[in-house]
Amino acid sequence: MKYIDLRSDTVTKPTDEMRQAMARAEVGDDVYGEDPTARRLQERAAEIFGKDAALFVPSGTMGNQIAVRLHTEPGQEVIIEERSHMFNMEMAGMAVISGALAHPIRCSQGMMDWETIESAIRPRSSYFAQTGLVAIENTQNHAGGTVMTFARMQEISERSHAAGLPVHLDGARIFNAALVLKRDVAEIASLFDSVMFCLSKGLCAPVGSMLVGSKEFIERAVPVRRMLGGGMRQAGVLAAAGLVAIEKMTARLEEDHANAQVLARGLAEMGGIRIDPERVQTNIVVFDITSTGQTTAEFSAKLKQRGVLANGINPRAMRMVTHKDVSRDDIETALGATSEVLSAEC
Ligand code: TLP
Repeated sequence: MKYIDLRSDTVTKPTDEMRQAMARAEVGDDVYGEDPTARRLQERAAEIFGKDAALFVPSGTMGNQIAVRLHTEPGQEVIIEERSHMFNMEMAGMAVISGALAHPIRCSQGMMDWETIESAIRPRSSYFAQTGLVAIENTQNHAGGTVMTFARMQEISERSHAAGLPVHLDGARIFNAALVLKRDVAEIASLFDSVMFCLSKGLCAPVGSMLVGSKEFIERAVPVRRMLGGGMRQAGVLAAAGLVAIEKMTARLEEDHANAQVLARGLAEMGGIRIDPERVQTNIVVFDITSTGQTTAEFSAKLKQRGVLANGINPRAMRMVTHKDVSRDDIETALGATSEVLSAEC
């Protein structure tokens, strides 16, 4: 059975152009800094993001965790939104790798705001763990792919810096945010001390993420990547796909946003589903199924029987993610399947 896979944009397959670029890639040993394709990807990423330097890492998780390690001292706190990926889905990496304590805050729609951040900053004292870092996520995955405005990012950045705190951006889907904000990613990156973004989500590369920052920051990031097991050898085979991702694949994200709108509007018309399509800004659609009386595990299983893959983010909320490998027709089919699940007896 061929499934319509809405579990994530991480399921996207590399394009033919990527596979050809991978086959032809010029390579060397990147632990020696000798892989020309990995170097080109890093240079291009730094250029596009308007930063001094960039580092190719195997995953977004590793990029985020390297940033925490470099920005904090053991025993410090990281102020972070309660629904963020770095807090929930990175295996407590900041505690294990950096000895850092997450200080989660709950903000409306997952969108951090200065007032709530400020109240979480620890006063100087020999009782409290001291605040070491503020970490933002944009787009905010589990809040439904929501986009933080440029003004809000700017305020958080300026005020955090004034308080002596560095700010990291988990920009796994930064190009989706940039599209909605009608801003260049370099303008967004200029607000942050470090940015992680993913090549392997909507941009369809098979593997990899980038960490961008100052020259000094990236020089310090290289040995931490190595420590975490992320020093890669002929990395150019993967970097070649990453280059196609940043040069060619950002232009089509609009299509994913349009498909997410069709999906959200269709779902909003179905009894038992709670979603406000106005709040769906990018390619992630999160909807509540509490009043169906079903758990998300049951809902997912029934969708799967009808050829649609989608997961819950908790027992009450489902997530569907649009991407290159789902067409408008697939969205219509997925809506039909969802409607069937809602009306089915079992
Ligand atoms: N997100 C994945 C899962 O891990 C949930 C997904 O399917 O959305 N930051 C954000 C905001 C992310 O959404 C993800 C991945 C990461 C970091 C980590 O990236 P990887 O999976 O490359 O380690």
